[in-house]
Amino acid sequence: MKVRTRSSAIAGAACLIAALALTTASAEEPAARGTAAAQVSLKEVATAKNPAAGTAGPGGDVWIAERAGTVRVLGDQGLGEPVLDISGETTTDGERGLLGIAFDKDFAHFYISFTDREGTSTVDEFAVKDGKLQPDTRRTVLTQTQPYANHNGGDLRFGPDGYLYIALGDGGSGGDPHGNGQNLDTLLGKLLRIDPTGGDPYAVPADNPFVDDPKAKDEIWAYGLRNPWKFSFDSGTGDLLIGDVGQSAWEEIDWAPADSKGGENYGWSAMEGNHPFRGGTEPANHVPPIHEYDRNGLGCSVTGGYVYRGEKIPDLKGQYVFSDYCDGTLRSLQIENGQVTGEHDLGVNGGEVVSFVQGGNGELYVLDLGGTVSRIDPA
Ligand SMILES: [Ca+2]
Repeated sequence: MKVRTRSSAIAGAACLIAALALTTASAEEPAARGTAAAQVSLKEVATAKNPAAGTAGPGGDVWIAERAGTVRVLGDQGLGEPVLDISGETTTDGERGLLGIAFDKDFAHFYISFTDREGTSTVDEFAVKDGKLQPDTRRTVLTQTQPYANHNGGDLRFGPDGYLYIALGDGGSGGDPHGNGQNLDTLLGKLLRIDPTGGDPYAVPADNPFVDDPKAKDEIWAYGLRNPWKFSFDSGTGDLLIGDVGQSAWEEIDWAPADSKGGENYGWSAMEGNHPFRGGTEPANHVPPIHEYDRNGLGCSVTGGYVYRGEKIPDLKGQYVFSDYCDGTLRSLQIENGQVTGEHDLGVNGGEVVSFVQGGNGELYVLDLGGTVSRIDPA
């Protein structure tokens, strides 16, 4: 684990302030439940080779995707031998690699999201039988060419509605040179929503927001994203949360309620966070982030996480846990009706945090690109 002196100092100060606040609260009135930071620790449970994504698998097991192209299952003794190896089909230059894995609701199909050897974003499907991938059933569901090696997004997961959501970055370079974020005629810079088994190679749900707009791609669910680096649905409420990496100034967390009809415009590249980007004008339909932070601290690239719905850490229940690749400090947000009502430094550092994984039991794991797979435990 890296030593981060400034981070430790900040964490120490936060603890002190929290302690003072608690003392004051207990002297005058009972502290509101959940207003103090939950006490957590990180338990190392495995070492992987550049873990980049993960998901809960059959039987509640945690499946981990390694960036170079292997998928392994977490057991009591760490990670097992690869259950899938596509390392000959991808590269890890730039921000490329195996970037996302997901199961559908009944664990009948498994999906991988990776950049192929030409850098094209690719989503492939495998049938799953008795908890095992069926290699013969592999097929490509969706592809998207990428003009640059960075900003591939690549996360994917099923929503509570049973559809597959896929995050794609703006195509890369810097400053969105092709204007993809606000262009509804490209899948780049978007969150997509498809029905992978409803057609060949997939179907578009009839209630997607732009199906009646001939100038917009039917697959688009939400737009104005730069590099959506991990999104999730709150397993308690169904709300959507997206970590969107900023250009050079503002990292952000975006949100939509479970009953959203889609079509949210998260602003990029007219906006970076709440701020007009390079003279951009705020779109009338801009949905601002529920949370943003600047780069004056140690953060430089947000990593979206999950709303904690596990059992082991009662004080963390209902809070959104996220981090930053450069900072590594785990943080949590209290969110009520789409408004952040509290932010906490959880006082632990996950290293080069590239992803969180929600296990089948709701407990959360942290993936350090350097190799450590940790579980968030009570302190
Ligand atoms: Ca935004």
